[in-house]
Amino acid sequence: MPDIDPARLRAGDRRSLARAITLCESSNYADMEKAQLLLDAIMPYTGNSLRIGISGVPGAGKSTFIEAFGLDWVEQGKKVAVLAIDPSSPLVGGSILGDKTRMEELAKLDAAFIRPSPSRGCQGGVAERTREAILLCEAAGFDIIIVETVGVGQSEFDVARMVDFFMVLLLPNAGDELQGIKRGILELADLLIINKCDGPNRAQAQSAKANYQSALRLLRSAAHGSAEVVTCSALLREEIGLIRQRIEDFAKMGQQAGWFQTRRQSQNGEWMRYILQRMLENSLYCHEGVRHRLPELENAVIEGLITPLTAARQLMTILRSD
Ligand SMILES: Nc1nc2c(ncn2[C@@H]2O[C@H](COP(=O)(O)OP(=O)(O)O)[C@@H](O)[C@H]2O)c(=O)[nH]1
Ligand SMILES: [Mg+2]
Repeated sequence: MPDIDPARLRAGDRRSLARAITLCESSNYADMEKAQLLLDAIMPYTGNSLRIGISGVPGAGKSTFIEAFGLDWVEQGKKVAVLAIDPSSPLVGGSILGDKTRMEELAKLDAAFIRPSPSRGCQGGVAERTREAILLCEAAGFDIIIVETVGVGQSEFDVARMVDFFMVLLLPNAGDELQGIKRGILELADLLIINKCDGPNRAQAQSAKANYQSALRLLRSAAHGSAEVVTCSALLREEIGLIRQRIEDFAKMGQQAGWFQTRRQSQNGEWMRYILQRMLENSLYCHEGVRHRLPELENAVIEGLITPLTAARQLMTILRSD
């Protein structure tokens, strides 16, 4: 891939930004080197955004919500980037491509940038690529970064760990809905939003809210503080500004009290460990001697000739022997 000029990226050139994200997704060795250099170059200009994660089952209204929410931020004079993690998306593109039609207004604006989910086949983990995309968007001058994920697998937990504010979109029929939501997610959420509180659902909205609040009180330990539940209609764009306001207040309060920065710092620490783990794994599986012996030892374990521990120890010895 051609070189990307960090200065053009920093000037907010969208083409450079899109290409930079693609570069970071490449599994070509030369590209990976270039990506690393680029990330190093832009690192001093990162961090100056509000990172917001949003999750919810397919159909909860995430794309519709992000359209309304993103437009609301743009009205406040902010530049908004939307990134997606969708582990269920096909190799090329991602379901958000189809979603671009639901974010039609936002997609048209110069102040907005929408990026589909990286393909599963891309180098490294999708979560890692998304973290890098966040940094690139920040360097390009985006103030608000929205990371969308579906409630599948590990991705919600990954997103919660890379944002400043994490919210989950729910549907008004509380009873059934709670079943499909992972317990840990409700504990991580900074805000629960009951969407589609319009039309025939309007009457139900307040009881749904009360149901979620009491369910949350049962699920969440006192240590996590009181849970926040709000209602909205993404379709009619009702209560969207209030949610934006709430997040702004949260960030302002956190910055003043210091926990906004502390959260980012500990996320960076976690991220370093995550990268380290991947690097160690890579160096293990790329090691000539290990690759040579691994199938044989694995067979011996499967056939019960040696224990898993003995085999693992032998492989570690091979790794350390040079
Ligand atoms: N009535 C109503 N429908 C909504 C609302 N938000 C989204 N929808 C509809 O729900 C469906 C799924 O929305 P979408 O944004 O694609 O959900 P996603 O899969 O979570 O991204 C679409 O038909 C939307 O028009 C809302 O606030 N009220
Ligand atoms: Mg969607």
